[in-house]
Amino acid sequence: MTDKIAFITGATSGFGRAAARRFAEAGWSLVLTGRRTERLEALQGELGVPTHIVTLDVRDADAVKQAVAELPEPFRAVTCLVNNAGLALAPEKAQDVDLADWHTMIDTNCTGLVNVTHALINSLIAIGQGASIVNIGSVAGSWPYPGSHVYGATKAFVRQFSLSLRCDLLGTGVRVTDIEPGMAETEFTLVRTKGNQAASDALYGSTTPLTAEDIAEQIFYVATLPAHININRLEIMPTRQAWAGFAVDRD
Ligand code: NDP
Ligand code: 8X3
Repeated sequence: MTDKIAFITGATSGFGRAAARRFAEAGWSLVLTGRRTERLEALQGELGVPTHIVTLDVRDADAVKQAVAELPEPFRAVTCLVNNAGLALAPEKAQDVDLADWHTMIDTNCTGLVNVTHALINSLIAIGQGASIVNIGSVAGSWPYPGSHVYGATKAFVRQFSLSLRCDLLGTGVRVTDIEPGMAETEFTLVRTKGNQAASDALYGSTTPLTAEDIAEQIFYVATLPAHININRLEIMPTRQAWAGFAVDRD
C-alpha cells in the first residue's frame, strides 16, 4: 500500500476510469465505485496497484455510508475524493422532458455527490494537509444552452457546493476544487440520448473534443499540487469550442 488513496465515483467509464488509470500510474491506491461490477473488476485487474472495488449507486445514501464504513483497513485513510459519478439526460427542451429524467439527474449529480461527500468528509479532515475533494462540475453550470435545463442547474449546484465547502473546511487543510469541463468524448452523450450512438458520433465528429485522459490529468494535477495550493474552479474547454451569442425571438 502507498500512503495516498483516491476514492473515485463513476470509475466504470469516461473521466472516472481515466482518473483511476492516472492515479494508478503514479502509484496511488484506489477505491473505485460505480454500478457496473464487471467493469470495476476489469479495471481492478489491469491497474497493478492495491484497488478496492465497490458496486455502488451514489443515490443510495445508506449504501454509500455502508461502503465507507466497510472500507478495508488499508483503504480507510482516503486522501482524495473524486466526486465524478454523474449524468445528463433529456437533451430535448424543458417542456418536452419526462419528469423522471429531471429527478434522476438531481438524485445523481446533487444528492449522490453530497451523499459521498458527507460519508467521507470527516476522514478527509482527519488526514488534513494535502487531502482534497475534487468535484466534477461542468461548463453547463455557468453557461446556459437549450436542452441543459436541470443538467446545468445540477452543475451550478456542484459549483456552489464546492465553493461553500471551502469556507467550512478552512483551517482543516482539506482542499476543494470544482473541475468544469466542456465537451469531452466519453459515454456521456450515449447516456444522455439513451443509447443513440449516431448522435454521439455526430456531436464529437468533425471537431476535436476533450478526451477522458485530458480531464484525468487535470484531476490528478489539482490533487497533487503542494498542500498550500487550492484551485477553486477549473473551467476547461476544447480549443474548438466557445460560446454562441444571445438568442432573440423575432416576429
Ligand atoms: P460517462 O457516462 O462515460 O461516465 C459516467 C460515470 O458515472 C460512469 O462510471 C457511471 O457508472 C457513473 N454513474 C452514473 N450514475 C451513477 C450512479 N447513480 N451511481 C454511481 N455511479 C454512477 O460520462 P463522463 O465520464 O463524461 O461523466 C463523468 C462526469 O463528468 C459526470 O458528472 C458528467 O456530468 C461530467 N461531465 C462530463 C462532460 C462531458 O462532456 N463528457 C463535460 C462536463 C462534465 P455506472 O453506470 O457503472 O454506475
Ligand atoms: C457536459 C458538457 O457542454 O454537454 O457537462 O454541457 S456540455
